[in-house]
Amino acid sequence: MEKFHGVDYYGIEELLSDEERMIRDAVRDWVEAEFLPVVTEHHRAGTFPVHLIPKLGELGVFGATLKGYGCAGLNHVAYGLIMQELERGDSGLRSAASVQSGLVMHPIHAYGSEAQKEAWLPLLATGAKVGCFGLTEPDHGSDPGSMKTRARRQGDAFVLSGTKLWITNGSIADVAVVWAKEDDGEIGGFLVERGTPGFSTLDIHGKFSMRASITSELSFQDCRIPLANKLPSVRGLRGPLGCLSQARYGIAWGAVGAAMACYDWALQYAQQRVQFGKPIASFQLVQQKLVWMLTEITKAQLLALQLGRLKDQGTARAQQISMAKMNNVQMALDTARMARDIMGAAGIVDEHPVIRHMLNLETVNTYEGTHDIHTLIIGRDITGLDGFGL
Ligand code: TGC
Ligand code: FAD
Repeated sequence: MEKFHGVDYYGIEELLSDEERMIRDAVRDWVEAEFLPVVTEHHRAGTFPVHLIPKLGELGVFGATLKGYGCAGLNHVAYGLIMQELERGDSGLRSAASVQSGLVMHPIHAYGSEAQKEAWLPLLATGAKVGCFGLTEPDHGSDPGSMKTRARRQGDAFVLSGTKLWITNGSIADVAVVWAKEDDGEIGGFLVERGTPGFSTLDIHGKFSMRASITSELSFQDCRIPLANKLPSVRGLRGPLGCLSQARYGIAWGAVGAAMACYDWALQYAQQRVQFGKPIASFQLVQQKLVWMLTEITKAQLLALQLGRLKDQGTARAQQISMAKMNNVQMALDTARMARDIMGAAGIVDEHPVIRHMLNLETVNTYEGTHDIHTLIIGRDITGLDGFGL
């Protein structure tokens, strides 16, 4: 009987086009050659390899589904495969690409003026400029609609005041997409450029998760934003939530990549590690764990792929994206914990990537809507009843 190798148990490879496979392989090769050799030192230091940002731009990962403005115009499945391969490296690497693409370039492309698009999109696509997305506040995470940040109209400017917390790439961003309530209480989006008087950032230290990623606080103290920096084509919570749909979609694929890395590693380890005179992979309980991981990864791959095809048809619903984000991240976290367990003591050191993925996935479970918030989004969809306690 032919032995199975790899993490494609159902021949999903055959469901991809040549172009999709080629893009995936190019990103996979790049991550292996350029990112994996440096990730451990960055994880230890709590830094992000910023020198790789322009290289990600050269690879075409930023805003990859957007058309025009120097963007690649790929389909959503190809974009998902890119996210899978980046997160196979590290969730922080995928985060950098998710934020730049889904949370910064998408809102500028979808809600921005022509001048804003021309000014920012080509530079963000190459990685010459970096963006961040400010929605969460110290007192408002799962419930962003209650945000306190205000944008008051004063003459030829908006005056921004408030604080955003837990912002990926906040301190290295050239532009922040910031969501704030205007005078009438409606939410608007604003492009805040680095160096604007009254705008400052502070990095968050002491993280045990997403160490190879920058997470910051953004502070706005009577910060004057020109009228031309307001995103003109959206108002209300659906503005930021529309961006989250893009990023959550990428996470659904990215989580599969992290799980594949953990499964791969644990399988090889179990085949080599000998206890009681036999490879631990020969023990039924270890096999049960490996089989569970591969089965769940396979289901998650199919969920992500079909969601991608729905997105490419233009029929994917936000609630379907919630299901894939919720399921695939939980699956990846469980897989990482199981892989760590299979590796015994060796599983806790960063010589192996498993503990890094496991710790990162605690964040991925929380950001872009916690697992429970997505459960409630789907619960509301299928029952018509609001479980948020509103
Ligand atoms: P609700 O009544 O549900 O919605 C308000 C309006 O928004 C529309 N909408 C959406 N539009 C597009 N995409 C979506 N996913 C949408 N979800 C809702 C909705 O139709 C409505 O539109 P309209 O025109 O009728 O007004 O609002 P709610 O207040 O009841 O519900 C909110 C809830 C809990 C679902 C939502 O606030 C939520 O998703 N909370 C979680 C917050 C969150 O995910 N934060 C993420 C912050 S960014 C981040 O984590 C980046 S991590 C970056 C990295 O990768 O490093
Ligand atoms: P809370 O909302 O306080 O939730 C705490 C707990 O209560 C959770 O378990 C939650 O599920 C539960 N809960 C809340 N409400 C309910 C309810 N109605 N019913 C049942 N349970 C409920 N945000 C940005 O805007 N931009 C970024 O770039 C960004 N990057 C991030 C990077 C990192 C490393 C991290 C950790 C976070 C990032 N975030 C970012 C913030 C992230 O989106 C929030 O942490 C997340 O939305 C949850 O908010 P919270 O942490 O305030 O938790």
